Amino acid sequence: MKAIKTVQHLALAALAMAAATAMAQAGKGVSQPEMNYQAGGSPLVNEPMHQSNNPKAPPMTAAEFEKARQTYFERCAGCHGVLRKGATGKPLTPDITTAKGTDYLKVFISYGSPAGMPNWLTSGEMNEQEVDLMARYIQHEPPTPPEFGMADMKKTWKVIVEPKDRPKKKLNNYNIENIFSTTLRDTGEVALIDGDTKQIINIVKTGYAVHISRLSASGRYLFVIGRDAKINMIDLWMEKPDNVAEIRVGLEARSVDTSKFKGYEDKLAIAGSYWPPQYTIMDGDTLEPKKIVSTRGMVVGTQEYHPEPRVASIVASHFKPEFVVNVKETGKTLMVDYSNLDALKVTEIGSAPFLHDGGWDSSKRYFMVAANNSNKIAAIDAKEGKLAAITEVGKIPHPGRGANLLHPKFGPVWATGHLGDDTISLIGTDPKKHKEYAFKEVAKLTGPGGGALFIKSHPKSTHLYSDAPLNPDPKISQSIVVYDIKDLDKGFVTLPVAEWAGLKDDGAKRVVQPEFNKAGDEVWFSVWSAKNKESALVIVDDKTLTLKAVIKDPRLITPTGHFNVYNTQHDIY
Ligand code: DHE
Repeated sequence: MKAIKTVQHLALAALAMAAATAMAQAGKGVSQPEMNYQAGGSPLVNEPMHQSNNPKAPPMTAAEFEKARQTYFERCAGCHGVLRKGATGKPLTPDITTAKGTDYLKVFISYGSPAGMPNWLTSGEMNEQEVDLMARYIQHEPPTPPEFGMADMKKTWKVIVEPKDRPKKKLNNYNIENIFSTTLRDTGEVALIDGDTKQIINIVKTGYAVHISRLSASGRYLFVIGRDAKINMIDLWMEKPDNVAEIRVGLEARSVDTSKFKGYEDKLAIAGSYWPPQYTIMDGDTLEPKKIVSTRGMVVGTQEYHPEPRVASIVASHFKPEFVVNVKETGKTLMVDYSNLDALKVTEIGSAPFLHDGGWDSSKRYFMVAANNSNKIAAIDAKEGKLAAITEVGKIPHPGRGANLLHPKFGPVWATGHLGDDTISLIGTDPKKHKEYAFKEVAKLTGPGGGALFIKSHPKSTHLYSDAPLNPDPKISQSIVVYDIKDLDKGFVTLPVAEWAGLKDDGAKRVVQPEFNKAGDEVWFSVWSAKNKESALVIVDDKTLTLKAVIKDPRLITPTGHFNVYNTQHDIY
């Protein structure tokens, strides 16, 4: 019996190897940009978890299990999920993996698969021992990180400056609407930079690897969230803007926003977490946690249970007292009515799995959200509280918040770039005056290559900017491309932004995230190198597409995202 099983396994392993080879020959499978993006480390690597032995799985010592667990959370959890129930990667629960066996799994880990598994051995990312370790590890029960509920949150909650002790009026001379909040990814800080003088106002301590900055409706408070789910609330009215409150809402997170509907300005904040899968509504003045809601539930379409649907992007509706909460694995957008937290009403809108990032169309009625591994954009109608349409786009759309343009023929369109191909999709967003183009992919622009993450324009600009920081070719990842909105067929011009930074080191110098200033006449970019290398911010004149300024400072370590106060506050992009 055992011999038959071994023969079957070897046959399967041979098949897998053949598939992997065919894939390599066909140039398919996971591209370097996709791998760079998905295989980001998870802060859960540091959480205590317990080994439980599966008698059917090959034995592992406690030390081996711990080493494999760390590797899993550093490299695999982003795609396969914390509990290995599957996310953008396949499920890897012991019922599936023990049936396949160690030899088969080793082949998959080593050579990858056409469905998107990276080739960890042949790419040199893992050696044979590590591959063997991981093949055995995934046959054991997945260790579960702890939950994080109200009591845990309260323990981390700090009001640093009580609302009554905060300034009654703005105490500084900064033009706060033109301040930029720049993530310093690897130092656990954000840099607040005066957009007028280009001087650093303050370096504020935050959680680990802040992901985004968002503004309160009034523009006074800036909220940032770290990958470790720590939120910092910064008061821009202080003489030197700094933290006034902080809290952790989970163990891993990416999104934060605040209530924007009339009558609720600055009243509430919300944050979504990856682990535990939940969102938390907080007091907008102090971050006191008020309500925690789990997102565990059924996947759209299959209606199968998913134990860890992560909360991806969140925005505040301008039409109703609602937060728009996008849940990745279940493919659902939740319209969370915050007008009565004791009788919370949630409208659940199903679209497609792996909802990730997105932004408003120019009317701010439709939230355009990327279902990234489904290659779709879902348009959520915030006025009617329903799905307006799903549009097929290119491979792995990644808009950031996207870009809104007034197209000469198609009227208002919203644009997204792609991580997995070299195109930019334009989608019509005006069902009233341009009905025939509404929610259709009306045009595809061609860019220099895949690996694009962020795209941006501004109502006062006639340019569309797209980065490609994850493209493996440094010539592409270190520059930016610009399209003329009045003549999109002309193609793009390339700006050598990293070269303009004039950095002394040979770092990666990835150019990331275009962001306009308040006036809409200059565009800021991060030139992102490793922690021990020099980085910079480069500012381009939008009219002439020439270099306007370079900001360098030893404190600007690993700058990534940057957010202009006014544009972020008013959702201008
Ligand atoms: Fe992001 C937005 C998740 C990797 C920089 N990123 C988002 C959002 C989500 C997300 C859910 C939308 C938040 C919102 O609008 O509410 N990002 C993830 C990941 O899960 C992923 C793939 C892997 C990870 O481990 O985090 C990931 N992201 C990255 C990066 O590697 C980037 C380039 C650099 C970094 O700082 O880690 C990066 N993500 C950003 C930025 C935004 C963002 C700058 C905000 C864009 C905007 O214009 O709003």
